[in-house]
Amino acid sequence: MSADVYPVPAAFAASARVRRDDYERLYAESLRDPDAFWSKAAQRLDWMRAPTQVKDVSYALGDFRIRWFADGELNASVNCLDRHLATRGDKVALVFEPDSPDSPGERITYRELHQRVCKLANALRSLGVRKGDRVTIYLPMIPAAVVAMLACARIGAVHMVVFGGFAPNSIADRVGDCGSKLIITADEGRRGGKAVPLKANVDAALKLPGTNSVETVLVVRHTGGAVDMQMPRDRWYDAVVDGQPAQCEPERMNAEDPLFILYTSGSTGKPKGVLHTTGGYLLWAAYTHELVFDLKDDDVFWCTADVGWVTGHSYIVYGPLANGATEVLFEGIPNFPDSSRFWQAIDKHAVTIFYTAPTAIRALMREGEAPVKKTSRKSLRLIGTVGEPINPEAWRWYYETVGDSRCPIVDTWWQTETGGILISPLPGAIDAKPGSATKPFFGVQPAIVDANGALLEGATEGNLVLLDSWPGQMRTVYGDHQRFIDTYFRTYPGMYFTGDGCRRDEDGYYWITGRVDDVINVSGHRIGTAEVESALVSHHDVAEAAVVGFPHDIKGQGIYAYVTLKQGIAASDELRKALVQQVRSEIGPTATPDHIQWAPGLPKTRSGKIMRRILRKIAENAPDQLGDTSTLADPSVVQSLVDERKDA
Ligand code: 6R9
Repeated sequence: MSADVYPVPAAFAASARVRRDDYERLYAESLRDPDAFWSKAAQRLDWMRAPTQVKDVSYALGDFRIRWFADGELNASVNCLDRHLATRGDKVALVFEPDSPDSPGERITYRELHQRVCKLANALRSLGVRKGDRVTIYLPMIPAAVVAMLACARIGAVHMVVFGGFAPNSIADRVGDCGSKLIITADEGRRGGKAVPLKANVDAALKLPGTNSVETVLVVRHTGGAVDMQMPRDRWYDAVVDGQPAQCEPERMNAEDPLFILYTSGSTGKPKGVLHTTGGYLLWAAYTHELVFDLKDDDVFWCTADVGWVTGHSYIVYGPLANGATEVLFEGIPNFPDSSRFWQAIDKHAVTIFYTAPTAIRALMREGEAPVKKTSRKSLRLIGTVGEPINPEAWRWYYETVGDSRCPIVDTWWQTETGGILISPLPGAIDAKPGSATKPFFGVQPAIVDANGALLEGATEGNLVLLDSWPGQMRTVYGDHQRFIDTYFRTYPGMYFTGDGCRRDEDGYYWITGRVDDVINVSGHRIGTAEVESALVSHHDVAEAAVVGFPHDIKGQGIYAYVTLKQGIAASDELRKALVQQVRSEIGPTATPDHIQWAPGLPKTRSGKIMRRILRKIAENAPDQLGDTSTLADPSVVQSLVDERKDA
């Protein structure tokens, strides 16, 4: 073994749900007989009709299908709420921690959450929402967001959550693509003391073409800020929900009926509507949540993600609630009112399991130890990360300074497409190595292939693929099944291609090295280079744009844009600002370019393809590593870009 190994702490291992020997045995069982393994695991859910079929999968292009538990019936909201009422009705489900630590929070029991969900579900039905209809949710991180998702699940409506940081254009694209009938939003959000104009963004989105499907906008009164209510389209949430009965008959859903759509960026074109179904997804979220986080009944779990991302879906809503856990729901940001906020909230709510992103850890690390050390954090027993590779330095700081060298770290690798965690330590069973997501979860078969798809053995590096299905796998790209197959199953026939590069060491540990496609991972958020380029080119002064990622100390990757202006347009700082604003208003603040470099020309092959490899090296400020430029149509372009970069 390499030297840098952090063994499972003995005290942790002693009471862990999965111990060292169990892992090897269960993993082997899960591959040997998937039907037996998963039919047993599926018993953790409450089925209205227990499945007799388990795995039904073929990745063969001519005979493609992914189905799990195909004759089972269940309802996700019943699994997250009703079945806990007899045993845990008075247990706190959600501990709401508002943006300002001085605002009153909330502690919502399973019984109370059940009532809120039923009332909204009834209200949605009264507004004509039926099984299979799409409902857009554009809300801050407040209890209503969780209630809205579960209310959709209860009546079989397919929720599509849009992250509150997205701009009107992004809302409109998504609403239009999935044909939402109804939108649930709030007057405003609040983040770091600032108001976010959610309702105004929805109004602007609904003025854009392609959004005619929307009949109703439900508005939660959250900050009390002024909004423009457009009758009869817009309805106050309270007004339609208040008189509703607190019981609501749940829809019987087939295991393969859609539960939600969530858009995510790919390497080409518009974001894809990743579709997850009910049975396999819910099982995956719940099972991985319990085992990866070693969940016990008295834990207080806190995942700091936003429900607008898949991490919020699986590890704020479906996993923890299906497991009957108590969890924190946080509206704010890590550095408001100051950079001790996470650690203070951990003490305030006696959080035992904490799950956050490497970018947050790096930003807080920069503030030094003091904001951490003035808190106790003695309740913590396990900490985790997700969203991007964590550099060993940040890992060690998290382990030593936040976890007091006492709490195991779970570095969890997964994707919107995978529904839940696929590669991660099980904290009582697998020794950690800083920067490695370690080993596959049960049923998961990672492999590494070269560019031609040949499987590489032993310690090696290449592209990460998955050889077989797992219950939580996405089932389709909404409205474009062919795109689903082409994106994930055509590059390496017979395998699911993750889009990530990966190394495997001599101990069989996996080390994700980052995206190998044209996706940039900014603070754990996926941004397609094509989307940023099209936002830039939509400005009337821009002729052409090429966008690449570059290493960024806090964000992991930053966005670097090369922009060619139209003939006769002069470069200026003002124009640079206008272009940044253009991207922010077309996509949202997460896609803000860090650098815009004026490019008289872009390096292209003779067939006109932009050579991003070269642009990446220039952005990294590594002009000595440009590699072969002989295939360029005009190699002199490169030198001028390199010279400009030096001046920037
Ligand atoms: C859950 C989530 C997925 C992409 C994925 C990879 C990167 C996520 C990671 C990680 C290294 C980890 N990623 N977790 N890279 N180590 N522990 O983040 O989903 O937003 O779809 O992003 O994020 O590149 O392919 P999503």
